Amino acid sequence: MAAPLTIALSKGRIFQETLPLLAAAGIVPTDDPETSRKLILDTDQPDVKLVIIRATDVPTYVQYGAADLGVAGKDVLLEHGGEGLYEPLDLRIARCRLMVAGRPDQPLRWHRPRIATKFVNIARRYFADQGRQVEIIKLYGSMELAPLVGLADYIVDVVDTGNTLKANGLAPLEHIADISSRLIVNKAAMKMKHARIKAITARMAVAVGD
Ligand code: PRT
Ligand code: MG
Repeated sequence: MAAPLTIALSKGRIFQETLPLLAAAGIVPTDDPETSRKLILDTDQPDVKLVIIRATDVPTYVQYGAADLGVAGKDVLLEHGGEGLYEPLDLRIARCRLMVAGRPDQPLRWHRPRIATKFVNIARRYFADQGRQVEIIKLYGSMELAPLVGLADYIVDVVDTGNTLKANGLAPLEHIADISSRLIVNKAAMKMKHARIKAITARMAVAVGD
């Protein structure tokens, strides 16, 4: 039997959009993470398992080899830093933009404006590269609330349609990066299970039109 292979995925949009790509690589889960409480899902291949974890934990599992492969948003990868990982394929799914957002009527130049975000490393680097002094406030969710209650002047968050910003009286102000999800691979696994991982990557690449 081939060496077992573990693939880390988050529930929701990434799982849904990765399913057809996994299928193209001949991997079909036999449990549904939206209804099952299992954190390790079986597939139609006895030696391939899926681990279902929080999106921000996917690079960590792959970095330490707890999973051989994973799918993670480029936002999450930029924030993580990418140590211990290869990023061989842009899957072109779960696309969005990383933006600075705030109230459109806000006076533009503040002294050391406060930035609320879960992407503290990305935000710190973005403003430092521009020589702008900011104070960063770490949040774990609902960033859009921060400017409404005076916690922060701006937020750094991912935006898709922009409807969430708009519904909260906010507007996208500055574009930081275009985001899509990437296939990531543990560096040691890439050596030890090379043929297997290469075959999966190649079949997924065809499915995404690479
Ligand atoms: O939800 P949870 O806290 O568990 O974790 P998560 O938000 O990191 O995971 P998930 O599954 O929501 O997102 C996984 C990945 O999808 C992210 O890391 C991004 O790379 C990507 N992605 C694509 C998005 C969006 N589009 C997106 N719209 N992630 C989040 N959003 C949020 C957005 O911030 C806003 O709050 O969805 C909301 C709706 O967006 P609008 O602009 O369409 O209104
Ligand atoms: Mg979410």
